Amino acid sequence: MNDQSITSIRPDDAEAIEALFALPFNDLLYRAHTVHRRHFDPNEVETCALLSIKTGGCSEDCGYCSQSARHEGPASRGTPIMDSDEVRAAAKRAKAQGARRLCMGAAWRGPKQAHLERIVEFIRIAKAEGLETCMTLGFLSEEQARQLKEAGLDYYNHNINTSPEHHANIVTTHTFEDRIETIANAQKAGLKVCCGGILGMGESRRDRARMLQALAQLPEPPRSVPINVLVPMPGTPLENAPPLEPFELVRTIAVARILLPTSRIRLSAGRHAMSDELQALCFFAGANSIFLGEKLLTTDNATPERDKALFAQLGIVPRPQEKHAGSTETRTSKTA
Ligand code: SAM
Ligand code: DTB
Ligand code: SF4
Repeated sequence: MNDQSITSIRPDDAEAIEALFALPFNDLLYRAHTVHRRHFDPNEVETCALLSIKTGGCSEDCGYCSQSARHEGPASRGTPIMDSDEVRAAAKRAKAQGARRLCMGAAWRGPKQAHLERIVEFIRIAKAEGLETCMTLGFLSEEQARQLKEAGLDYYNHNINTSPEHHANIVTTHTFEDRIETIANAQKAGLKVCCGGILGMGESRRDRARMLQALAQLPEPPRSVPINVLVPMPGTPLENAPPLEPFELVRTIAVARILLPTSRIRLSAGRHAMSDELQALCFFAGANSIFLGEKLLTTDNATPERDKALFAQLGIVPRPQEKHAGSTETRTSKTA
């Protein structure tokens, strides 16, 4: 195999993507790790904190989500949007724990105009603590995306979650194409996009391949790609979904690394249930970002103490935090 065929693959070649998944495990990991080293420091992992600024009571029926008002999940009833003091306290905690970015999530189909003033204030608060900012608020119009960009937002998260073919089995209140439109609106506004999906929702390997293909075929590749493993939530349609086979997670990360060579791949939800050895394999396969902090949105995360111990054992260092509030990024990696 020559150097070029190890590292490159055409995103429109569905068969070649499925063939990657089917490679012997060691061959796949070798290829993914070769790509990884070419673009990133393999011993540096980015850390992002999560904050649920508005929890539960959502109009959508996403089958995995505890925050849908249409399921009997633990957060099906909504709470009001947080106030500025709560966001400031969370931002200070995230900074003290070593997070580089604060990702703020709301259980909305999309933000109303009245919400955006609050959101703009939250962006200002997080930036003043020297954090990069990310928002995940649901669907955005082009105009809303522009307003967020003007407010200084760095990243917008909007996941495709699964393959185009499997999407309707998971959600009926919106379509896969609706999600693509919001991602395009965010990219048009100049926001960096964070977009990924969830594994373990009864999808096939072909669906996993098609999801990664769809990510690689976005107008621009997402800067950040969260790979979540379903956290089965009581009261949701997917509460009894069969668990994902762990090597399949590693394979998916490896194929994501080969298809999206310059994107940060985040080992996201579900980490608290993973062994240290499984996480180490994911880092070798190309994952180079995690959520740091006791909580994700409504569920537990791996603890910061456990993450610190794991990083020390593996010789991994966190990607450095921003130096000054509102400064441009410190680029220590070969690509951001
Ligand atoms: N409402 C907005 C939306 O759907 O885009 C933003 C918040 S939503 C909770 C953010 C993402 O969390 C979802 O797109 C999904 O990928 C992830 N997520 C939600 N529940 C999850 C679960 N039980 N397990 C894994 N990931 C989950
Ligand atoms: C992402 O891809 N995963 C995060 C973040 N983006 C918003 C959310 C994970 C949620 C896990 C389930 C919960 O805590 O409710
Ligand atoms: Fe949950 Fe977001 Fe779907 Fe609402 S739109 S049910 S918050 S994943």
